[in-house]
Amino acid sequence: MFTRAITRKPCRALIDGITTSMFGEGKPDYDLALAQHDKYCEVLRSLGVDVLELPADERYPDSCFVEDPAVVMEHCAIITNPATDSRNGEKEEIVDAIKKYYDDSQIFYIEAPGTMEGGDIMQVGNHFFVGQSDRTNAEGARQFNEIVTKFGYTSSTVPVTEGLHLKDFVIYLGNENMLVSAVMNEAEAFQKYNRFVVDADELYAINSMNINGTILVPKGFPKTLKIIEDLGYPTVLVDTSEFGKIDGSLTCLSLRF
Ligand code: CIR
Repeated sequence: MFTRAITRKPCRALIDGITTSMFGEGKPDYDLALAQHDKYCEVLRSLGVDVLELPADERYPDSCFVEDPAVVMEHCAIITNPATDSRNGEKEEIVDAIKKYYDDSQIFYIEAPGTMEGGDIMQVGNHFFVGQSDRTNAEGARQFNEIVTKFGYTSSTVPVTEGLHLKDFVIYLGNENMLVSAVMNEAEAFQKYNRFVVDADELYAINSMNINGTILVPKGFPKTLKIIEDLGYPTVLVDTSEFGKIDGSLTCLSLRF
C-alpha cells in the first residue's frame, strides 16, 4: 500500500524540458499541463494517498518529474545523481522533502562518477531492476546495489536500449504481471513473469501505474487499456498528453511510498 506521495508543480519553464519527442511532438501547453497535474494529484488522493505537493521550481524545466532525483522504499531513500546538466541540481531540491519522512540514517546518495535517475528503477517485491541507460550508469547501479543490500533488498541490472528510462519499456503491474515492449519481452530478467506485450504504437502506455490495486493508465491507448482491464484490474484514465511531449509519463510525476 502507498500512503504517501511527493509531487512538484510544473514550472513555466516546463515548455523547455528535455525531449527526444519519442512520445509526442511540440511544446507542452503550460496551463493544460497544470490542469493535468492537478488531476493526477487528485487521482492519487482518491486512492488513499496523502500527497505532498512541492512548489514549482523555475530553475529546472523538468523538475515536476520528481521520480528521477530520488528513489524511495520502505526502509531507506536514495538521492540520485541525474545525468544531464539541466537536471542535476534537482537532487539538492528534493532532499528536504525526503527528510520529512526519513531519518538521516536512512538517506543515501549516489555519488559521481555514478549517475542514476529513478525512472530506471523498478521495484518488484524486495528486488530492484536497475536499467542501465544513458541516464543510469554501471557505477550508479553498483552504488545502488551496495546501499539496498544493507536493508535486505536485492538488485540486478537490465540494459535499456530503446530510449530514455527502464520504466518506459517495462512496468510491473503486480500479481507477477508486467507490461513490456517487444524488446523487453525477450529480456532474460523478465522471463519468469507473465508478460503482456504492448504494441509499438502504444508504447507510451507501458508506463501505467498501480496505486493500491487500481491501475492508472494514460488516456488514449485503448489496446493497452483492454489488456489491463482483461487482467481484472480496476483502472483510471489519466491524461498526461502535455508531459508526453517532453518524454514524461505517469510514474515520473511522483515518488510513492
Ligand atoms: C527528461 O528527459 O529527463 C524529462 N524530459 C523526462 C523525464 C521522465 N522521467 C521519467 O520517466 N522517470
